[in-house]
Amino acid sequence: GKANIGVTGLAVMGSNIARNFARNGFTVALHNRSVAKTDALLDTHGDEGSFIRTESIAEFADALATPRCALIMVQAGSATDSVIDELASAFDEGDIIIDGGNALYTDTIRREKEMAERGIRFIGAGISGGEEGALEGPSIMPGGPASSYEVVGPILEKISAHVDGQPCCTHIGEDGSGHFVKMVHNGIEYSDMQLIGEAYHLLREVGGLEPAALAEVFREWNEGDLDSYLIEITSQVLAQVDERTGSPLVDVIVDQAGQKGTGRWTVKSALDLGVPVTGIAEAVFARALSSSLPQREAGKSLPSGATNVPLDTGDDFVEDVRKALYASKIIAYAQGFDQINAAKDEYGWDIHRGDLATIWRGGCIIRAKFLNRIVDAYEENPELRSLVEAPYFLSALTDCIDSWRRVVATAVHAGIPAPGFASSLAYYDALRTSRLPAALTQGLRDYFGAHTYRRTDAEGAFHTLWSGDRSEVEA
Ligand code: NBP
Repeated sequence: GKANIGVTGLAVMGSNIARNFARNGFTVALHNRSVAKTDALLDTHGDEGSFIRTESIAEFADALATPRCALIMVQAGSATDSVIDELASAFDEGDIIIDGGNALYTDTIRREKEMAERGIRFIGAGISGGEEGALEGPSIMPGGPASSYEVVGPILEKISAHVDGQPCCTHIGEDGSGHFVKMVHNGIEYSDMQLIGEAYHLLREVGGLEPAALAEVFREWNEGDLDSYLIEITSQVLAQVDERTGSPLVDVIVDQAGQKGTGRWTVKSALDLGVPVTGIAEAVFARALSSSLPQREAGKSLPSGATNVPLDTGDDFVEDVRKALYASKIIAYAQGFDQINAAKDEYGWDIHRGDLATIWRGGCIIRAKFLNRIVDAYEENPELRSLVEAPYFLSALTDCIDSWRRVVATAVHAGIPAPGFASSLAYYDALRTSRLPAALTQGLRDYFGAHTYRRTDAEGAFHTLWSGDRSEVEA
């Protein structure tokens, strides 16, 4: 028989997804640029289900039942373009190509258009969950025409993670929307990790807790509101003892964070859309700062300065930090969902924010109990202006605010950088503030550039004749 689905690109992700399809009863056609990877997969896992080995794209196309349906799992960028082109040449009208790589959403918009012109149905699917998710059930965010989703949706839903019986896969919207929300998912992941890092840093440096004790703190946190994959693995990483030195592993790892680009893409897009995603931006910059070696070297002898303010390091400090982390996390998600909403308007995507929270509950890196709260919030009010106005989040922020302020103040007084905690608190305070200094900014812009301003008490645009008699004219 022919294959239900094909996978081309059999590195870590592609192999595991191919096995996932096979374990779920689908016949899977396998292809990789170099045949060695295909054979390695068949050697080690060929008995897990029904696979068809192919060596060329022509053989691959021939092995697939029609309409053909192939998932590409190769390096994002030009490699993906060349594989798409090869597949499209071997495929017929109505066949479906799914790009499961980490494509930039603007590339996906372009590719979907190009493929539509050639009669090929193209789906850009964000896939999260790393290696393990790919095998056991990832979170899948497919974008493209709804009619194409009808064909492949059931297959993708079957191999995705499930939470409370619901698949962590749903049609996101048109063309690049799937890769867009995957990008923001990754941005949120950056922010989650930064906040966890700040909590760790404060509890260690100010709270005096050692990694083993901190592992226990995070393990306990994982039983409450913060229950999530990242908190769980934080506990495990902190508990890990280095084999060579006997020190905590975290103490022998070089403190320079890497990045592959999706966090940066999220911030670039947010800048273009004019959406303040300060939580994600601080996280991206914090990684960049950690790797800014000449500057760190140059700054080593900067004085910390002294304050006479007593530090908040009492028994309640751990709980204060937990609340600061939770509140900052709420802000980061509120900002990320705002960005998705802005993109929905900009690109005309029919995205339902509640659906995203639903499919991020399992399979992916940011999976968390917390996402159920977001699902509830959008279920109650799909048109929320910000997550912070949903009753649950409003009450959570109310509960956290005092601790949050104490922790940020403590960080400042102790000289511990906590840009995630501090910037999300600044965002929170900006939202609360009835009169922002943006009024002065507008005055300055009008002074040097005649950019005009609006008045609080009249319609229209106004300009003050700054270099004349300083009277006001209507612009
Ligand atoms: P890689 O991103 O490392 O890509 C390796 C695969 O790309 C190999 O199969 C390789 O074939 C193939 N390839 C390359 Br490189 N250039 C090619 C070309 N010009 N033509 C055909 N094939 C080409 O693999 P990965 O880590 O499994 O990730 C696959 C995709 O999934 C990426 O887009 C990645 O960003 C995304 N993703 C990864 C993760 C993760 O946790 N790693 C999570 C979510 C998404 P070869 O064997 O012949 O060299």
